[in-house]
Parts: sequence; C-alpha cells; structure tokens
Amino acid sequence: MTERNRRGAFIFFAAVAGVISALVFLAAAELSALLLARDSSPLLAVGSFVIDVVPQPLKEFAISTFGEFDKIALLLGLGLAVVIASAAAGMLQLLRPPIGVLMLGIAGAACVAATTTRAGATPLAFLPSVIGAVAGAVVLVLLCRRLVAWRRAASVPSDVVEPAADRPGDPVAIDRRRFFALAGIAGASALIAGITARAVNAATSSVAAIRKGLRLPAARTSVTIPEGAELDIPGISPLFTPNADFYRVDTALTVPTVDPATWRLVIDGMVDQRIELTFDELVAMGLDEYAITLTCVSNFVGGDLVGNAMWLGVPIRDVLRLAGPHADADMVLSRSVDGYTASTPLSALTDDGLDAILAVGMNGEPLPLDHGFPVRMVVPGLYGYVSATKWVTELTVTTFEKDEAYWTPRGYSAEAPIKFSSRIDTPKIGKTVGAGRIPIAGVAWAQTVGIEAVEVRIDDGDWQRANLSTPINADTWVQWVLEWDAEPGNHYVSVRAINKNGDMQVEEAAPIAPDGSTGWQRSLIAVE
Ligand SMILES: Nc1nc2c(c(=O)[nH]1)N[C@H]1C(S)=C(S)[C@@H](COP(=O)(O)O)O[C@H]1N2
Ligand SMILES: [Mo]
Repeated sequence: MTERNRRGAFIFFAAVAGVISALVFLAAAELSALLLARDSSPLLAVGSFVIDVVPQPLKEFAISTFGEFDKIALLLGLGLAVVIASAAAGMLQLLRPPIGVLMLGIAGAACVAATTTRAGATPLAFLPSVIGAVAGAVVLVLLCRRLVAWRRAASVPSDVVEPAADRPGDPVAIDRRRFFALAGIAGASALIAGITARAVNAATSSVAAIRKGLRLPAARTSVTIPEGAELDIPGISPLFTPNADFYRVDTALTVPTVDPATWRLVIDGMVDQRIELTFDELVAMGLDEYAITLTCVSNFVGGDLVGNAMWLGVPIRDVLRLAGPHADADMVLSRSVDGYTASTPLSALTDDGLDAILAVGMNGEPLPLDHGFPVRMVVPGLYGYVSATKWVTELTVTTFEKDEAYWTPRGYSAEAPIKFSSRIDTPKIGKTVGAGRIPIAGVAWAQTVGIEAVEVRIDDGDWQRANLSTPINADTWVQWVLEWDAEPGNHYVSVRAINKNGDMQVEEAAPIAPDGSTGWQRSLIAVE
C-alpha cells in the first residue's frame, strides 16, 4: 500500500468510526428515553423541530412528492444528514482532535433544545440526549485512539519491528483487529439496542390497548341514510371513507398517545369562567351522530385529501356555553397536546345551524389514534387546518387580532372556508379503458351549502348533467355518474359542480396556498 492510499484508508475508517459513534449516540438516547423519559427520543424531537421550521414551499413539495410517506422521507433525509455529519466528525476527530467530540457535543445540545421545548416535555426530557452524546463521544474517542495506534504500528517498516514478547504476532494485525473488534461490537449493539428500544416504545403504548377496550355510549340520535345515497359503481369513492383509507395530514412525526383517563379539555381565554372537562364528563353530555366530509387545504384539484365519515360527538357550542364566551371575542384557538393550534371563527362554533363538534367516534369506532384519539374537532365547511384539531386539549376564546394559529405565519390564511369542488374517481387518469358504454363517476362536495348539480364534458363537447346520489345532508359529499359511449382514442374528461346557491365551481386555477385550490379537473383518458 502506498503512503497516500494508507492515509486515505485511515481517514475512511475514521469516518466509519464517526458513523458508529452517531449510532451509539442515538441508541443510547433511545434506550434511556424508553427507561427515563418516554417522549424524548432526540431523533424524533429533531424531526418534529425540522417539520416546524422548514419553509412552506419545501413542506408542500414533500407532501406532493411523497404524499402520506412525507414523514418517512423526512426521517430518511434526516438519517442521511446524520451519516454525513457524523462521518465528518469522525474524520475531524482523527485529523484535528477534539473537533469530532465537539461536534457530538453540539449535536447533543441541539437535541436537548429540541426535546425540552416540545409541548408536554417532562422534566427529564434533556437526559436521553445528554446520555446519548456522552456515550457517542466515549466511543468516538476510543475508536480513534485504536485507529491512531494501528496507524502508528503500520507506519513503522515491518522489517525493523521485532515481535514483542508480550504481544506475539504481527503488531499491525493486532491493532487493526482491536479497532475492528470495538467498531463491530459498538455498531452491532447500537443497532440492536436502538431498534429494539424504539420498537418497544411504540408497541407498549398502552393507549392503543385502552382504545381497543373503550366502549362509547350509543348515539342518542343517528343520521338517516336516504334511499339512493350510495351509487354502485366500480372505482367510485365509497359514500363513507373507511378509517384505514381516510387521508391523514398533520405535523406530528409520531402519533401522540393520549389516555382518555388523563385527558382534559380546558376552555379558557375570554370567558366568564374557565372550564375543565374530563373525557367521561364530555361523553356524558350526550353523543349524537354527524355525517361530515373533511377536506384539507392542501388538496389540489382532483386530489385525495378529502374524506367522508360518520362522526360521533358533542356540539362545540354546548361545551363553549358552559364557559360563557365574551361578546367581543371572535375566534377560538384550539390546541392539541402536541402544541399544534388552529384558529376557528367563534361564530362557526356557536351557530345553531352548524354542526361543529368535538368528535370521539369515527365510522362506528373510537377515533383512531392517528385521527385524534380520544377527542378531535370537526367543523363542516372549514378546511381541516383551521378547524379539525386532533388530540385537542384546549379551546381558548380570543380574537384574530390577538392570537394566531400554527399555519398563519407559515403562508396560510387565518380563516379558510372550503372551496366547493368535484373530482373524477373513475376511469382513473392514465388508465386505458375498453371502448363501449362506461360510467364516468366521482364525488363532489360543498359543505354547509350542498351540491345542486355536477356537469361533465368530453373533449370540446357540451357540458352534460351527471346523475347525483341522494345527499345525506349539505355537509357530506355526493357521488355523481355519467354514462359515456367511449370511442377509441384519447379523450379529455372535465368535471365541474354547481352548489345549492347556484354558484359555479371556480374555473380559474389557484394553488393550495394561501386558502385552497380552485379549477376544474380535466383528465386524459385513453380508450382502445
Ligand atoms: N393536532 C393536529 N391536528 C390537526 C392537524 C395537525 O397537524 N395537528 N392537521 C389538520 C389538518 S391540516 C387537516 S386537513 C386535518 C386532517 O385530519 P385527518 O388526518 O384525520 O384526515 O387535521 C387537522 N388537525
Ligand atoms: Mo389540511
């Protein structure tokens, strides 16, 4: 081996040592988080911090590129950054000690900052990061020490070295072995301990078991599903979106686990008296069924960030009435256990004609953990980000002037009514269909107002009225269908809706920010 090659090899092994130290850092932190401070995993805390600080366009790019996998993409990106930075730390520790150790210290400090500033951080939240940083630094120092010993032995020409009496064999081979033994043991045990700790942490969330055992009282009133409410067409969205298929959008890197036994709802701010409700007290107010279609502001025209569910809940107006909101208030800032906030106009929550609810059930079961267990808000007619706070724990009666919500400084409007829209479900875009009579079908929604008509156009033909399913109410979507004699070739199929006020769906295309997309969906369909 030439001197240059040898130098390069040692620097490479130093990079490996750095990455192994980072693994030890993370594993020690995960393990101590499991034992000492459950929710203080530094990797997840840093990930959540990144979610909160990344610029809006990047967040939109992530959602549009990775969809529901945006969080996995974030974790992979974060992992890559950790590998690069820790490899650099290892090389610097070898070439310019103690810079590598200093870098681990800085990483530890950043993790302490991220874990201790999370909403609901426990007093011991700093500890896993500190333990992790110390463990990582110790391993890095030891590995580099062995690497230096190996390099020193290797740089002495072998013909002048006499095998020492107390160290039989080739000294270079011995020092090399000592380095690889420590690297291998540290790396393997970090991987095993880290992955096990994270898995145990997730699997032993007792809240999942509590949810399974939870029996909600029966609804006092149920929603009548009219005859003809659901069309029987292959490929159309079902009238009610199964929970497993229901879109999920939130800023939570890991799903918050909230025990209903310790859950509290606080109503405070501009009220006559501060109120605190337990889960049992809330449920005892009486549960009723509500069919409401939820829509995300990030839903682009033709997108799937919209779903319909049968909710079980309590009107928010009844809960607010207990506290007595002041007349000069105009907003309710709802807060989640994870610190997320939404700003909802007070009037949307107190209006007798609007079914704004605190939901505890979804499609016949307790709310799924990732849809807000044990309690979330659902408000017909407002995008989710300004109304549908999951894992909700506080309602602060306030004003738009005084307070702002999570998304307001991040490029979204403080108030955001849903823009009514329509979507083609079948035939699927880009799918080739056989010529002949086929249904073009989909859904359309205009929460709080209702859909009057849906119109479909093939290529440059006339707009044709589609058949509608019988609406359940104005807050849920309707299904629509138009039979089409498809002829071979490529065809553009467009759809637009008219609401019960007689307004036409906005034709002009608008992006999702700051307050929701507009435009007519136009799909290219290939017919053979
Ligand atoms: N705690 C919390 N609640 C939240 C959010 C969030 O990020 N955190 N996102 C909101 C947004 S943007 C939408 S569209 C809906 C989505 O609800 P779902 O995930 O049950 O479909 O939840 C809302 N509630
Ligand atoms: Mo959303």
